[in-house]
Amino acid sequence: MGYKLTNPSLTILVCFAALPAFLWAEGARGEQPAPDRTPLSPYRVVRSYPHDRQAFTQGLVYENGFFYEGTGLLGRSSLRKVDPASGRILRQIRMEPSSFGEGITIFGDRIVQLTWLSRKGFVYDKASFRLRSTFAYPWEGWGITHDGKRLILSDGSSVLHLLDPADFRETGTLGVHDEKGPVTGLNELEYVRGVIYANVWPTDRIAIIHSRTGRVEAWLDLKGLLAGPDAQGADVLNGIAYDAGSDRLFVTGKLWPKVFEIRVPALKGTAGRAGSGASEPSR
Ligand SMILES: [Ca+2]
Repeated sequence: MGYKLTNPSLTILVCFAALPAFLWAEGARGEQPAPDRTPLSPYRVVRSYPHDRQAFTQGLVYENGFFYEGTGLLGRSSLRKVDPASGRILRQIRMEPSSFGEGITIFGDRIVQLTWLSRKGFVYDKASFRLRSTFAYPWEGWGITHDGKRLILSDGSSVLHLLDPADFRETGTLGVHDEKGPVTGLNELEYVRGVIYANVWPTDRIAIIHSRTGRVEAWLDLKGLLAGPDAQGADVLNGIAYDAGSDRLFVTGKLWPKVFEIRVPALKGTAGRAGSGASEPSR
């Protein structure tokens, strides 16, 4: 609301091919329909915001006018609260040099931050960033989000772990797949209107995942979003945040100089329909 545009010319309509039609294969023996292909979602760039080029973004969240960001790399890992308009860091703690920071999520008055290989999570007070507790988990830690009831954690595989936010015990899993099979490399996460957005390492793609079935309902291909001099020295797309109050979606990447606000239409007839929550799969 009222943020300064860093580059008004970025209000570009970037519409990729609309949802592909259902494809039919003509097999030698007759008319077997091909498995339906996962559609490519259109998107539109709304505006961009400054982002710290030194931030190896591993987790991004938006809440009440601020970004909260977890960064990685040994010796450079941090948790920070950032002013979107200026990119200024308002609050920051640096993790111990042996910790490689990964995804973060805000659950109530707590911020949860994962580490990559230490199998140790950190719980901070949201307001003060004071460390409240730590917890252990038996996987690599990549991304984390929540659906209001369960924490949802990725470990780089195709399986998302569902955890009880009270004690961090696993209560279930969600296998993520598209028509070709399991989708591996699930990284930073964000729960958005009943679906789970997931960066897929090391690509420029985001999987939009049905939160009950694990089926990828649509792909978001953000190749070319960061271009020209901005792309020099930048690493992969990683970092998704959602402003539920204003229905705004933000994406960035590791060592990117910008955060982009993008508009993605809600999926029709799926869990991604605005306000519908999880529902039956679309096929
Ligand atoms: Ca996120």
